[in-house]
Amino acid sequence: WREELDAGAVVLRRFALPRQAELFAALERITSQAPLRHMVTPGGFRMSVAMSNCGACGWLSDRSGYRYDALDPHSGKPWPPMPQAFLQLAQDAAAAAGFAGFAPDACLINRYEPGTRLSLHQDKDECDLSAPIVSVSLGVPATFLFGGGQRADKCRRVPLAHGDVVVWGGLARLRYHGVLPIKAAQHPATGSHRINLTFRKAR
Ligand code: MD5
Ligand code: FE
Repeated sequence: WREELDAGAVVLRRFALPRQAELFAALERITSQAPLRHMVTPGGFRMSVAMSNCGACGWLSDRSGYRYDALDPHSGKPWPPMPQAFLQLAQDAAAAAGFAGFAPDACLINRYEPGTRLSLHQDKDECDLSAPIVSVSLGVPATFLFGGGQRADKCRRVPLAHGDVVVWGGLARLRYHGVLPIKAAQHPATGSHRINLTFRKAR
């Protein structure tokens, strides 16, 4: 169940499954306060992934750029706090992958519908790049693209299913990555959607 993709990248198959009821209950509370929405890229394109956040700060994109902010621009209020069930899962997964003491202050919630993709990018808006990112996949499966240090490097295809958790740290932290278009499918927990939670130390 514990698979090392590369130095620093560890897949924990089905790690979140036993906690799914608490996760979905918490997710419901968060998105009722801070609804999932399609942000706009700095270039003016609507992102096909719908996003929200919880925690002390949240990731944002708009015409002025990408950044973390303590306030949800939709409500003008702080993002909902990170639920204990989220924090515990992220810390347990990080510890299982060798990153004891992970203290995420941001959780980005990504919702994919059929056809939605995430193009190749690096995650580098966080201050402390020595902290890992923990990502939790829920609902319909996806094919994850795990690239290299440069955009043109060959990508490995990693299937991610409901309950899979990946810890991206060390040398993997700055690799290019993306998600292929989500295939039409149904999952009892999410319907036609894939949900991904990413836990980050942003500040
Ligand atoms: C997802 N989300 O499946 C992914 C999971 C994002 C995003 O990419 O930015 O919202 S996080 C995957 C990740 C993070 C940091 C490093 C690496 C992958 N990596 O080295 O491949 O919705
Ligand atoms: Fe990313």
